[in-house]
Amino acid sequence: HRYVLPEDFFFGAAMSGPQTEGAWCVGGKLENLWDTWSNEDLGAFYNRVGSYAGNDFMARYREDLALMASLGLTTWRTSIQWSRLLTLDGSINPEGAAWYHELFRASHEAGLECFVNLYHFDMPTYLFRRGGWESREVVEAYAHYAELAFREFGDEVLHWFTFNEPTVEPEMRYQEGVWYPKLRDFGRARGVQYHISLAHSLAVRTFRRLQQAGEIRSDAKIGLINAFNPTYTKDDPSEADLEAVRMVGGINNRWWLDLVTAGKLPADVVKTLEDRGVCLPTRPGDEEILAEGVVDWLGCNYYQPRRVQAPQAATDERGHLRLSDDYHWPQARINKSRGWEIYPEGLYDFGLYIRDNYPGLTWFVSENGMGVMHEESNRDAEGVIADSYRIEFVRDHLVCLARAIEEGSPCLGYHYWGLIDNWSWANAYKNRYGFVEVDLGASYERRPKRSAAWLAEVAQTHRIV
Ligand code: BGP
Repeated sequence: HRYVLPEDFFFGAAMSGPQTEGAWCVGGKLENLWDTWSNEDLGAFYNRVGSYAGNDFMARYREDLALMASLGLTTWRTSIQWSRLLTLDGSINPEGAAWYHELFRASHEAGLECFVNLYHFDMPTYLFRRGGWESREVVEAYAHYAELAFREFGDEVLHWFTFNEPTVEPEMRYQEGVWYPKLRDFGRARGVQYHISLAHSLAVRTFRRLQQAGEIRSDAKIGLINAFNPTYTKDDPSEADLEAVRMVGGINNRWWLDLVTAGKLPADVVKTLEDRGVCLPTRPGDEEILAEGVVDWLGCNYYQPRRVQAPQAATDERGHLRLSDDYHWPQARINKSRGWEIYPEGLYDFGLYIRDNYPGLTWFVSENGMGVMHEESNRDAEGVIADSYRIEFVRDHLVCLARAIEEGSPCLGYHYWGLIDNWSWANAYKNRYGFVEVDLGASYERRPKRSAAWLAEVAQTHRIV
C-alpha cells in the first residue's frame, strides 16, 4: 500500500521566537525567563549555551524562508515574543513591532503562510516577578498583549494561536522542578493551568470582537496548540490503572479539548481534583470567560504517548497528590538521545479519538520530530549528516496519519518541529531536530542534512516515499 496525503494537505515547519530569534536584549526586547535563567545559571544549560542567540534567525530569516520555500513547504509557525512586542508599561515597542511586520511581509513574499502563536513558554521576567501565571494581573496583562498583537497584525496574519502546550509550562516550571524557578507543587501547577485557560479564553473573546469590528481579517482563524499525549495503561488494567488514565489524560488532553470545543473544563477532572484537596483559583464570572474559549481548529504536537499505571501511593514525598506512576511498556522503542518513546501509532489513535469524541473539530499536526545527539558523527563521505533515522521517523508518523485521514479524521496538515536546528530550553543544542544543520562553530551557518531532499519530495508530491 502506497500512502498519499490529500491534495490540499499542507506541509510546513514549526519553530518559536525564543528558540530562534536571538538578539535577546536589543531593539527594546525585555528579558524573559529563559534569558533570566541563562544569566543566573548558565551551567543549567547543556554545554552552557544560553538562550541569547537562538539560531540567529533575526539575522538569517530571509535565507531560512527561502530554504523552506525551496523544499516545497507552504506554511510555517513561529511565535511573537511578548518580551519583544511590548514595553514595560504594556504599550507597543515600535522596534519589536517593525521586526514582526518585516518578518510577516518577507514570509508572504517567499510564498509562505505564517502561523502566529502568541506564547511559547516565554513569560517576561518582570511579569513573573509580579506573580506570573499565578496572578490574575498577569492573566489580564496577557489579554492586553493579545489585543495589541491582534490590532497590530490583524490585517496580515491568517492563522493565530493563543498558546503552545499550555500543560507543559505548569508541569516543567511549577510541578516537576525542571525549568526555572524549579518549583515542585502539584496544586500550584493546576492553578497556573487554570489561569492559562482563562488567558486563552480572554484572548479568543477579544479576537472574535475585533474580527466582528473588522479589525482582523474576516478569513482569519484562531486556535490552540497542545501536546496531546494519547494515554495508555497495561493490557490487563485494574480499576485503579484506568483511574490513572482518566486523570492523566484528563489533565493533559481532555482539559484543553473540552475547553476549545465546549468552553468548559471537564467536570469529572475538576471534581476529582477538589475531592483530593486541589482547589482551582476560581472566581465568580470565570465560567462566562471560559465559555468564550471555543476555537476554530486545533494544533496537535505529538512526540510520544503517555503510559501510566496506578500510583504506588496516593501522595508523593511532599504530600502532593499523585495521579499515576509511569508504566514501562516492555515493547517500547526509545529514542535514546531524548529518552522519548517512538510510537507512530499514537498519532493514528489520536486522529480517531478526535474523529469519534470531538466531531466537527478540525486539526493539524503542529509539531512532530526527532531530536538526536552527536549527529556530527553521522557524516557521510561528503561531510553531510546522513540521518536516515529521521526519514524513518517522519515516514512512520505520516503513514499513521494518512491511515487516520483515510478513516475520516479531519487532519489538514503537518508541521515538522525544528526544520532548522534550534536552541531548546535546558537541552540547548544537545538534541538536534533539523532537516537542516546549524553549525555553531561557523556562526550558525545552515547546511541541509540528507533527509532534506526526502522531505522536499514528500512535501511536493504528497506521496509518502
Ligand atoms: C515541544 C516544544 C518545542 C520543542 C519540542 C522538542 O514540547 O513545543 O518548543 O522544544 O518540544 O522538545 P525538546 O527541545 O525539549 O527536545
